[in-house]
Amino acid sequence: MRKEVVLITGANGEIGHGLITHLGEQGNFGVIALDVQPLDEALRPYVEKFIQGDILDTMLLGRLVAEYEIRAVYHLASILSTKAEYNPETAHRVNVEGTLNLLRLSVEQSQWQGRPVKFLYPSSIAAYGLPDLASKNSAGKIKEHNWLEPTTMYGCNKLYCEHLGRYYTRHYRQLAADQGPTAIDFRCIRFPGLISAMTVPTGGTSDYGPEMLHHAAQSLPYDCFVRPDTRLPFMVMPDAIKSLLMLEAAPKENLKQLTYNVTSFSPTALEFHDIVLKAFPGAVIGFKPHAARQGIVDTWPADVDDSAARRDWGWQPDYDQVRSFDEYLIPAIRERYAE
Ligand code: AKB
Repeated sequence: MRKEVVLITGANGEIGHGLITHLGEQGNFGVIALDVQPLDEALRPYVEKFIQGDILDTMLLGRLVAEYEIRAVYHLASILSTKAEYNPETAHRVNVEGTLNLLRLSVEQSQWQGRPVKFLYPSSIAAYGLPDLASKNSAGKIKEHNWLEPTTMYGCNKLYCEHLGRYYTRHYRQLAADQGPTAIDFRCIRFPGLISAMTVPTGGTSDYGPEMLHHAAQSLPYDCFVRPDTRLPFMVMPDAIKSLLMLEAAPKENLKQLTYNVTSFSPTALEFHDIVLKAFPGAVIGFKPHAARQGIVDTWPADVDDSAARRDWGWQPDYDQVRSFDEYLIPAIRERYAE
């Protein structure tokens, strides 16, 4: 008998850390973790097996299919927005072809199991693209189907993979004579900028928020790469993990769409700076906008409408702006760097 497990790609990343710790502590399913980098030692106790490898390695994925009964895939691996602009074709390979490989793996799994495999996919506010600052400032809370003209390779990849998930869930091999039952149960969350007390993101463009905080906590000077008036939606990692688990657990008949916005608070970079400075009064934080990265952030929404997630699966963040900083980020980051 093959063992029933959940597969997490990009295990070593920011969301991977939080998710693996949570699923490992719950202990309901074995966790198979996959990442191109060696797994953080702190995560080892929570995983049944770690495989160091590439989501582009189809032989490796084939071996996984043979060995395990995968009931859900959390496909977290991707190259983020800033890094993707330095090598867009590589980003496309990892973000799109990698996702396609995981979707195919899930189809094969579901055929073995005779039931759909759940496919949890973190998309991003990068899937949106507002044409100019005036539009951004007047758009208000953006709904899932509006302003979908991303300007980054990462945003294009995320939006296209949302479409792939819809295709594999609703239309896969629609002309085949032997169409089986639906193979994949694709569920997608468009995340805002995420902030964790435990890890610092790499390669993103919403990174100025977490970078500011982590630098200040370590008494390192920091130059913020966007203007003080720049506004983006953010959420802390415990809420990101909560939203993924809630969406995974939601009864399928309640889900009226495949892709959902979630968010918590939307500070300007200056408001972020003020909160960080209050917590770490000695911090040296300046503003040195980087024109190209600023340009990317200016196309992302200042706020998103997550009412569909609230309606369909009861989404609500536990941490608003005040709680995020006072009860999670500042105490946990202080403790982390005091060690
Ligand atoms: C990035 O900045 O690329 C990510 C994202 C908003 O998806 N953090």
